[in-house]
Amino acid sequence: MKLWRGGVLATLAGDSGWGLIDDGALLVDGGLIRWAGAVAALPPEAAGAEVVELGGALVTPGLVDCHTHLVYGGNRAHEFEQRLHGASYADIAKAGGGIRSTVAATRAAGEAELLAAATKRAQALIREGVTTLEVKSGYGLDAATEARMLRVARKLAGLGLTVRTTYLAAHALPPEFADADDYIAAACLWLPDLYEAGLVDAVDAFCEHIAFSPAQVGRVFDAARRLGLPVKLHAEQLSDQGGAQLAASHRALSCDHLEFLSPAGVQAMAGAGTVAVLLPGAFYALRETQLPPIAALREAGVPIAIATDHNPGSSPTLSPLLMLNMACVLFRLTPEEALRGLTVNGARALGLQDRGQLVAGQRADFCIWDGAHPRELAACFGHNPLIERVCHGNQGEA
Ligand code: DI6
Ligand code: FE
Repeated sequence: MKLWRGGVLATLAGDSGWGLIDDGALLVDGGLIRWAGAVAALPPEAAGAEVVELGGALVTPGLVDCHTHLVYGGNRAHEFEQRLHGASYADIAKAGGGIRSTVAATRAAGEAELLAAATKRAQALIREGVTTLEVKSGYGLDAATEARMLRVARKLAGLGLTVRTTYLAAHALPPEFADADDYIAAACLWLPDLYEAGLVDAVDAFCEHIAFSPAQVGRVFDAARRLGLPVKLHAEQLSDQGGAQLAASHRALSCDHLEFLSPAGVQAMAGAGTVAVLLPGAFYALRETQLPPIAALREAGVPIAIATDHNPGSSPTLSPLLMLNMACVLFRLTPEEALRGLTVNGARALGLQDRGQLVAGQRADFCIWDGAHPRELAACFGHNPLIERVCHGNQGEA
């Protein structure tokens, strides 16, 4: 048993509030939090524990980045320049750039090369406190390369964090297919083998006028359901396609982006318990002006998560802390909503109920920060106050 004591705990216990405990302590046993509370109320079993003094530092749950495209070849900095010269994200995609250019680079990269690049990116996330990471496929768009991406994603767990993998073959139409329906049929056929190989935890799709229609996404979701896999959706990022309603009808874990989400979509998500994953990095980088309907999501009680959406095109950020700040400045979330979004609600968006709050029984995934109050994490940007990150009770390098 190990006892961290003498810090400010932001437990995020319950459905709202910081759950602050001044001069708090965490008792950890077997990778789980056995007890969390005030030092003054330590339970008797804490007596024999190895002690770590927190010295007044701030402790929060470990960060959960629930939406990334971390594994890929190449980069797209040239598209950044093209957009500065007036091209839109959709223009670039229609001209064969965008996702398809990363597909070409990813197909050309071997497994070792993909792993080396993804490892550096994951280490950057870890340095800012990430303890659980979701990684999507979707830059292979053929059976072999999708499998390679997912294998690489799984290997990242060796860095000392939980990795959840998501099958996103319905991301773009690959060049060898002329017909989107034919491609969707193929992508559905590849899924069972990847699932059998233990490479898939969930299934996602990109529902958009530049990607796939609700009918095509529905076929992908049916394939997921046949295997008992949960679904997620890139929904209403550039236009309202009714994707949220479709996803909710499949009891999706999350709908992500949501700038163009309609009132009917909000209601459908609320009814299905679907998490709204907001991605301020993509909103910022594409200079979007249409805000996701935050007030309506709040009013309907839809849990809000935030994530980096790390990808080489629309959100090339590796800073979850910057996302906290952007969620507040761009989307007007409160710092508490933003931190819940990057912890407990991010976990919920992955179907994980065992982490994201500093309460007894949860995994001992937490971050120790140089700070006195958790709102400081959101107020600051371009600065990393992480002192140490503990994943599953193991003290790691910060
Ligand atoms: N939306 C996104 O934010 C990423 N995929 C998607 O469907 C971006 C993918 C890319 O531009 O490479
Ligand atoms: Fe994405």
